[in-house]
Formats: sequence, structure tokens, C-alpha cells
Amino acid sequence: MYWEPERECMAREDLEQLQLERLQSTLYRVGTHVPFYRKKFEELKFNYDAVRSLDDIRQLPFTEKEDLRSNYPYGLFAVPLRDVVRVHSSSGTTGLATVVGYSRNDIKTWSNLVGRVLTAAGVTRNDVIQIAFGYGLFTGGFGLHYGAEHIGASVIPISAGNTKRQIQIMQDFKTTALVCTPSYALVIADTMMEMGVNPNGLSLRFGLFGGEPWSEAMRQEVHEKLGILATDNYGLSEVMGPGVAGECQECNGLHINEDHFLLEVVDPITLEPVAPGEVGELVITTLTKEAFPMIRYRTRDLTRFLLEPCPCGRTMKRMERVIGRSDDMLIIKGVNVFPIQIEKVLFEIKGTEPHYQIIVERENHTDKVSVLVEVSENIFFDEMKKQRQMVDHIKARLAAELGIGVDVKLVEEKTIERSMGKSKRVIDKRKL
Ligand code: DLL
Repeated sequence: MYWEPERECMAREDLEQLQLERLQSTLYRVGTHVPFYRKKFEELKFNYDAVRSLDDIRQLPFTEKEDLRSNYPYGLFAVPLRDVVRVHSSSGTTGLATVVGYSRNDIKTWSNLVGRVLTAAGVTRNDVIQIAFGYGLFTGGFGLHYGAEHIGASVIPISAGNTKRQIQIMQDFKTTALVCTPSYALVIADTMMEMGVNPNGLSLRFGLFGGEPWSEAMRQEVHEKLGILATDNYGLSEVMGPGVAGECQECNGLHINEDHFLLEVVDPITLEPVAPGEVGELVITTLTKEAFPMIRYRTRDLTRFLLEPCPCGRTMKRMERVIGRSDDMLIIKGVNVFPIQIEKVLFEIKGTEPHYQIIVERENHTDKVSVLVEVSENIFFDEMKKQRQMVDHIKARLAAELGIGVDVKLVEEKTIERSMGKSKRVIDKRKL
């Protein structure tokens, strides 16, 4: 049930003391070894010896993606390259790549934290775990792989793609846990149907999904189609990769590995802390990373802390599923809209396929949004009148959810490109 109960169920007071000690040593390390931070601390006349409480972190500057780019490739490393045993990189969808590094201890910590996430979701050494995340510079494949080996599960490092083969292997090797992005889980489920494979005949019990935002409605869909317990897990390469936070079997928010990361939720405009339990941008400080420590990294991910204790007994604070990135937020006629809100509605409507895309264009200086929705064959080939009714129905439901009207277009099954990894939900033609 727990991987490290002595940590995961620690008394709050002890946890905060540990966080403070680890924060102090992290600040000392970056202040002495990373010129970028040394300079920032000097400019601010910040004396890291004076840090006496966790709240003192608010005196520190934020670190942004741009800082990683301008110190490309190794400028922010806190150890010499000979002590780095691994590098990963996030290409991002825009701009230059960023590079992150791990010492031998960092890899151990990482495996351990992913071990916690896997255990919380129900995986044990008796499981056969199929890792359908890409292996490579992306942290998903290797991160989950090392964690799964660490807890003694049997790992199938199949990587992403070749969906029919995934299903064949799942049948032959008796996979019990599937690890991939939630959108790829749906692609696998649909391909199973096409192949006439009944998921109930498989050994699959758990699905650990992460790497991209997904709605509760999508979780239900995956659960129903694959007959598994689907949990969410979160992380980002800048602070480690997967293993930052993950859901337990309560499926109600992600436990943060707080002994290794200090999380804040701030207002993305004022950069001040939001009121407890309010939504804002997640800011993360690493507390144990050796090779690549990060101070107050602005993730751009929006979420909130859940303040209620969790029945599972873990004392580590939970965060709600990430609703989206501030840079994915659409402003339509002045209203803020996240793709996940559109997803929620589409998943609730009968006859739509769980595949959609949002197109944003600019016409006469105003943003125009159209939602392309795949519908099952019988609806697509139905008479015009019925199609029209379907479009009106979706439009009305979207308007009720979002508070503004958007255009809806029905498209045939398989029109929208399937993704093996992170799916691209929004096509922004304004920037082209
Ligand atoms: O996606 C790390 C990861 C891999 C986490 C596999 C979980 C499982 P990056 O490629 O650096 O790292 O992308 C990080 O992906 O800032 C979020 O915007 C998004 N993201 C990751 N997990 C979730 C999630 C990995 N569970 C970026 N829910 C993050 C919502 C997520 N968004």
C-alpha cells in the first residue's frame, strides 16, 4: 500500500522541519555552485543563511523556462559533468530545447519517488508493467522504467507506438499494468475494439496515466473501455520528470512528494500566493536534486491544493488534477477557456468519439474557435437533419459549460490524428 510509509505518512511538523533543512542546503548548493543563482542572490542581497522558515522562500526570485534556455546546455548544472550520469531534454512545442541532468543519487531518488507513485496506484512486484511512453530524451519512459524495476515489478519496455503490437504483447505477456499518456490509452482501447479483442479477457488491472491534462470524464471512459483502475500522475522534466505527484487508489487528487519538492500555488499575474485551496500556477523548488536543482520554477501548470486529509493515510498534501497550462488557456470573447472543459462536455455526449481538436483562428481582429468532433459512422452518414441536431446539441452543452458560444464541426471517425504520446488538442492558426 505504501512504498515508504515512514515518509509518506510523516507527521506534518516533522515534514516541514525536513523541508526546511533541505531547502537551506539546496540554497547553499546553488548559491555556491551555480553562477546564475549566485548572481541573482547577490543582486537581491539575499543571505541564504537567514532562511528560518519555509515562507522565507518568497524572498527568492522565480526561475523561468527562458532561464533554462539562456543557460543552454549545462549552465544551470550544480555539479561537474563527470558527476552527471544521465541527461534528458524537453524539446517543448515552441522554442529551444532545454537540458536537465541527474547525478547517481538523483537517479536513485527518482526511482524511489516513481516507486511511491506506482505503489500508491496499486502496483506491486507481482505486476507485469507495460511502459508505452517514449524512451529517449523524454523523461516518461526511463522515469517509469527505473521506478518499476526498483519496486521489483516485471517491466516490458515496449515504448510508444505500434499499437497492434502493444495489444498482442499485452495478451501474450499477461500485462497487468499499462503506463502511457491518457490519450494513448484511448487509442489502445479503440484499436482493441477494432481487433475484436475483449479487454475483459486480458490480465490488465491498472493504468497509470500522465504527461498531459485529462478530464474526469476521460478517466471514466478509459475505465469503462479497458476495465481498469486509471490513476493520474504528474511531473515535469525541469524538476525531475514523472514522480513529482501521483494519485492513490482513492482517485481524488495527486499526493505530492513533499519531502523532495516544495510546491507553491501563486496567482500567475501578481505572483503572490493564492488563498488556500484556490486555483493558481504551480511553482516548484527541488529539495534534494544534486545535479539540477531548481528554485521556484514557474511550471505554468494550473491547479490547486486539496486541503482535506486523504482516507489513504498519506499525509503528503494533494493537488487537484492539472486543469491545463496557462499558455494553453484560450481567451474567447474575453472568457478564459481550457481545452479540458471542452473535453468534459464531449465525453458526456452520446455518439461522439473521444477524439477532438480545437482550432483557433483570427478573423477581423476577433478570435474564432471551432471544435472538430469525431462522430461514429452511423451519425456521420445520417441524414443532414440529424447531424444538424447533433451539432446544435453539442453547441448548447458547450455554451452552458463555457458561458460563450463556439463553432462545432462534425468529422468522420479517424479524421483527427491519433497521438502515441502527448496529444495536440489545440491548433492555433493565429501564430502561423
Ligand atoms: O511529461 C513528465 C511525465 C511523464 C509526467 C510521464 C508523468 C508521466 P515534460 O515532457 O517535461 O515531462 O512535460 C511536463 O506536461 O508541465 C504539464 O504541463 C504536463 N503534464 C505532465 N503530467 C501531467 C498530468 C513530463 N498528469 C508538462 N496532468 C507539465 C496534466 C501534465 N498535465
